[in-house]
Amino acid sequence: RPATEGEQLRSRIAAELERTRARTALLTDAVDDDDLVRQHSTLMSPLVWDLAHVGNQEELWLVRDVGGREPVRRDIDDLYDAFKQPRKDRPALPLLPPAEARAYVRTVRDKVYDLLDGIRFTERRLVEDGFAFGMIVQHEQQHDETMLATHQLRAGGPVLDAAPPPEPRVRVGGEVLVPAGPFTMGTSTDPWALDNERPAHTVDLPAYAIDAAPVTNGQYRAFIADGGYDEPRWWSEAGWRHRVEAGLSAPMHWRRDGDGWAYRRFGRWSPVRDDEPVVHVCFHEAAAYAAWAGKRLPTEAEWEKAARWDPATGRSRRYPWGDEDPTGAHANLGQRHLWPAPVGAYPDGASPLGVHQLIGDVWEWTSTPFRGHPGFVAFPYPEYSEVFFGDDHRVLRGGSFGTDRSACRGTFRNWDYPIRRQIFSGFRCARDARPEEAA
Ligand code: AVJ
Ligand code: FE
Repeated sequence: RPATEGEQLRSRIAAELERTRARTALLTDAVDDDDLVRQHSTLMSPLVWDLAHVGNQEELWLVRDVGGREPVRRDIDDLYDAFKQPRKDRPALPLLPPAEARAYVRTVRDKVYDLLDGIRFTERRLVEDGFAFGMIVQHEQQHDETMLATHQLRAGGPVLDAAPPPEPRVRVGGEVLVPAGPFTMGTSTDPWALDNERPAHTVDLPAYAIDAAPVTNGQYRAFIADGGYDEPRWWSEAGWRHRVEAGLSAPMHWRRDGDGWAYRRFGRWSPVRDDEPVVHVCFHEAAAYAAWAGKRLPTEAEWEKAARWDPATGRSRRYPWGDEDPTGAHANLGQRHLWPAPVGAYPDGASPLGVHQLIGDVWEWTSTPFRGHPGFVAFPYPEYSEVFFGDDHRVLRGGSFGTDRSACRGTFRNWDYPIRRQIFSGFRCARDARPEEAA
């Protein structure tokens, strides 16, 4: 008897859960217990908090809600509630020590496999609840990226390794003109799309130009060298205030090195390479660069149209290259490499209009505050995204070298405060089309 659709989904879910836990193990086994419980930056949790939080979320959402089973550890719910415990206070909590945290996540996972086994022949249920498993995979992968950012902030020698990203295969530069017209933004059909990506809706945009590639270190260095950090006119009022208060003068993790610059990546210093996308800049730095360059940041809708709209069919694709899941040939995702790839390294990942490296490498700041799409319905709970809607957060798109493919799509939306730059954030620029271009 061939495997039914439900059985195929079940084994796909099991494989994703396993692949994800292997990444979590890599990130938490790379350091010793002292390092796991230490706070490497007040912006971040101790790694051992992320580990047990991942297990606690899995217990709440799958073991208790979907499975209707007895709690494993109801007594620790508050400790691992991200809303009750601000990051800066987490190291002082009576957290599970590393060995107990590892045992806890294993116990929860065993129950989840048991649960998954038990719904083998109830396909409708598995399809309906499949989203809950997908959400747990994406949640753990998002924390893995956060843990990777913690590793980047950690003092001391290198403990993570990966092959360097591929070299450029084509020359990419300049801008791409996107013609005026409607496109479909968001999705109502992608099975693992989170609530904030839904529903699909039509957005009509005027013509605009968008950079064919993310802004590179070389371009960003020119902004620094031109005194960009000392010119209030390039900065918004809030941006300039932050620039002064925080003493910003270059991307995070950079330092002067003779005539040039070096950056620190996961415990190793190396010279800044001009053809790589700039990373570790905040929204205010990105917006200031764009103003200096005579441009602006793209809106979220402009980013998504450039990434998904297929001029031949008028359809929106799941990814710039089509509907197929990303492979290593399409994009720099999933911690396969530990920094952004040089511009031109992923010709197979370009959009039909010729926009490159939209997916992977660096999260790209947009000018859009984080809000629900028209018709938004919070699911499964308002705490995933709805409570963050408003003017405080800006949307970032496209995923970074540290984002797993399960948590990255043409519709996937990330958000953060405009001053944050410990995340793997970069940007590209856009501008309104000139009248002769629009015609
Ligand atoms: C979508 C990355 C902003 O880390 O705050 C993790 C993801 N939500 N646990 C975050 C998330 C709950 C979220 N971001
Ligand atoms: Fe979380």
